[in-house]
Amino acid sequence: MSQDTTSTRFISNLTKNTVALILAGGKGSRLKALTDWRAKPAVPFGGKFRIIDFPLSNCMNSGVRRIGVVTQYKSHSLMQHIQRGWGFLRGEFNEFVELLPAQQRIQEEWYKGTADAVFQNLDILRNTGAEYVLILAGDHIYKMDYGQMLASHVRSKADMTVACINVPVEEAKSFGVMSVDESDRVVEFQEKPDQPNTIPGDATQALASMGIYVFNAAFLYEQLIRDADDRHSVHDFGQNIIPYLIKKYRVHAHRFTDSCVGAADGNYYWRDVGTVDAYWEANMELTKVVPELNLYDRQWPIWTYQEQLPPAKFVFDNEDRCGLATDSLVSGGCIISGAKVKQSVLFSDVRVNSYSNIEGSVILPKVDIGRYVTLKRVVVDKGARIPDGMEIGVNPELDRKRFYVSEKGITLVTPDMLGQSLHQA
Ligand code: ADQ
Ligand code: ADP
Repeated sequence: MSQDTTSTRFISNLTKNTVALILAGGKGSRLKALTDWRAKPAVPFGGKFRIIDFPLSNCMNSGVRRIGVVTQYKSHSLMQHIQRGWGFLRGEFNEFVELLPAQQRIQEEWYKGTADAVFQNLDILRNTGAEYVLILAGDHIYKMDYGQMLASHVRSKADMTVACINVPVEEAKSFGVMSVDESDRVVEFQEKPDQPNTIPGDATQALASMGIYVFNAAFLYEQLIRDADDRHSVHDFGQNIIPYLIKKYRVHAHRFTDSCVGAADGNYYWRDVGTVDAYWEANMELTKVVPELNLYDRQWPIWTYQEQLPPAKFVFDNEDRCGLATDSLVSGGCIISGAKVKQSVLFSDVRVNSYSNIEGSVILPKVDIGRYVTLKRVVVDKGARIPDGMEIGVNPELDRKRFYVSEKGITLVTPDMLGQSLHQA
């Protein structure tokens, strides 16, 4: 009997039979000091989230509720966030978010490449009995219905499916780039090529892998065991596994345009906020009247851990200067007193004091901004105390001596750079 492969029942059976692994252990250094003390997936984003909340929420909203998070470098705050915020799933219903730190289960080494990170958790994956394995990166911001990708994987009878998106050819060098035939079967794959293949008929675009993979579980296990024995492999999906598989097996492309949630006006939002500039821009974009990324969609909520905090407060100071914020996101626990905040994102528990002016800035949690402070196009890391009278983003020469200034002129300020050694429990 043929099945209706678009029906909700069909898709919910697939998502139930899937285990997701979120890879959150890469080193990542382009975010500079923002990743000195935390893994990139733990970097705060959008006023109250951390980056990993996006793939985790996508899993929840798609109905994939067995999730492992593979951690390695600087994982303390990542693990803490997941334990505090994502512990509500019920084991009895076969739902979980589990942390999988490198623990030398199979060999006496840390995770080498991405494929090795999965291989070293093979026994755990097998024990789930899942039919499909969904592999995700922990460091991208997007809303995607993985159920649609699973359905397209099954419809095309693929062994492996790779999610893909069109990117401008000049950006394609930092991705896996593929070519497909008329049935969207992957026929060529190059990891971070110097000269990326372009899309037939459009020399400005290339088809990039999003680092999101669906595998038939038994097939994945077989391939990981084979790859583990290969001395020439660096055990990476993009560099080794996919190029090997496309020659012998059915590897299909799934287009993000078919599973992106809430795409507005042809904008399919998917961001790697891998640099300070990209991080600042993506946060700033949220302050627009109608941002591309809709965080207010009740059909696709982004879940996170949040502390119990009082509402944000805006006060006239005792000399009657009003505290105000416009075109800004202001989280719980913030107090803006006699200061002006414009086009900025304030995470929880930020204080801004009298005579200060904050513009185009991203202020992470628990930052204290003194009086007569000016911040323009600044990212301030968690827990920093900006002393009275300090001006940042006004004199780039001076800023370069004390802080990190990006290519596009965004200044990153951390407690370390201010000589404040913070050690929060
Ligand atoms: P990269 O973005 O370079 O390319 P990579 O560094 O392999 O990706 O990291 C992918 C994910 O795995 C990240 O979330 C990272 O934190 C995690 N990770 C990396 N090494 C790990 C390890 N040893 N243990 C645990 N987790 C680890 C990949 C693909 C490209 C694709 C882009 C899309 O290789 O083909 O185009 O993602 O961004
Ligand atoms: P989060 O990632 O939760 O925002 P922090 O930015 O405060 O947390 O830092 C992550 C981890 O690094 C925490 O365990 C914190 O105690 C530690 N840490 C941060 N800054 C310093 C520092 N200057 N010296 C020592 N440890 C630090």
